[in-house]
Amino acid sequence: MKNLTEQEREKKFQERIDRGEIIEPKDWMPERYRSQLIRMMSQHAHSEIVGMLPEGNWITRAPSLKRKAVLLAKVQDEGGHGLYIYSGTETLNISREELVGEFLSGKAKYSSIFNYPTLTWADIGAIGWLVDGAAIVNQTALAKCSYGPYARAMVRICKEENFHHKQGYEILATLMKGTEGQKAMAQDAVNRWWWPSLMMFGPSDKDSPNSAELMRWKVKRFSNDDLRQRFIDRTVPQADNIGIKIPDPMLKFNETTSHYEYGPINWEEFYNVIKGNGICNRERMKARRAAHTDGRWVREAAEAYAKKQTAKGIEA
Ligand code: BYC
Repeated sequence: MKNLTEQEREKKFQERIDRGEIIEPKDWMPERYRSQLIRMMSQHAHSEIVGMLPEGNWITRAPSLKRKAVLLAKVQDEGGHGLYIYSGTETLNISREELVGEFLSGKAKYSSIFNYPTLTWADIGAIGWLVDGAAIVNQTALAKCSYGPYARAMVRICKEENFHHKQGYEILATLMKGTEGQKAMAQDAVNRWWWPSLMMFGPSDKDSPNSAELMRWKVKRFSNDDLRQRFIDRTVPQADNIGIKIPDPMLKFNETTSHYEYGPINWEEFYNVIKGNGICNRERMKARRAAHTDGRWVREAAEAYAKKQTAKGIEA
């Protein structure tokens, strides 16, 4: 690659992608490929970390010891996913401090979905079933993306997300076998989480500025609309199984295409949320900034300990 022009390198890079080769951190890559991956992977990592907040809200109020233990484990898993993806992003030659700094300053985005409040216990079921369900559809595709560290992180994360998805569905299935009040609570949670879950996949293909480039580089293997459709097709029968109604009067199965047709998504709401004006945006950022400030002593102590260990190693 030494004597090649930038254009020739990019051509060779694209040929590698087209042959289905996996790009590893030390391989040559276009600057734009690197920056697009940093944008997308860091947004993903921040989402996992912010995603701990709405569910964390219910740990002290879970209805039984078993539910509390399961929720605690799930929230801990999300934190682990965040750290795992941050490590993957660091292979692109950016430090953890920079990544977290961009998030806390508001420069980097996180998923729109976590700006909605968790009002009842049923919301924990709806998040597991719908939000983790949507994440699995998106991340199963990312497990086949062209960047090795991201793809490998997704394999492990998807295994855990499958467990999260099942626990959420089981919470709703249990409520749907309960009293009229419990059934109404489950339905209300799904009414509030359904549309924001569809927005997780990003804008429609025609309005997605990053998709064409990311698909050419096989970072994205399917378009936003294709993944959204896949999620709807697999989720509607699950709702039917437990007697939950999907809050979309236009939803209907098309026998010819074998897909569900669905009503219009409120994109105005989506753009409003990603601009920072959702119900919980300010609360979420305030909580993360406070956690960063309050956690300073832990970072400092860990650094001091690491330095001491290194010094000991050198002495020995
Ligand atoms: N929210 O050109 P587009 C989890 C932005 S956490 C906010 O289509 P792209 C879990 C987009 O960034 C899992 N912003 O973008 C955790 C772009 O703006 P910029 C989270 C969004 O990148 C805890 C603009 O809109 N999953 O599962 O081609 C508990 C135009 O969009 C959103 C991931 O992060 C959104 N929903 O595609 C429970 C998956 N959608 O950056 C569960 C990884 C779009 O140009 N990310 N935007 O200013 C992806 O797959 C892709 O980045 C997206 C967007 C499909 C989200």
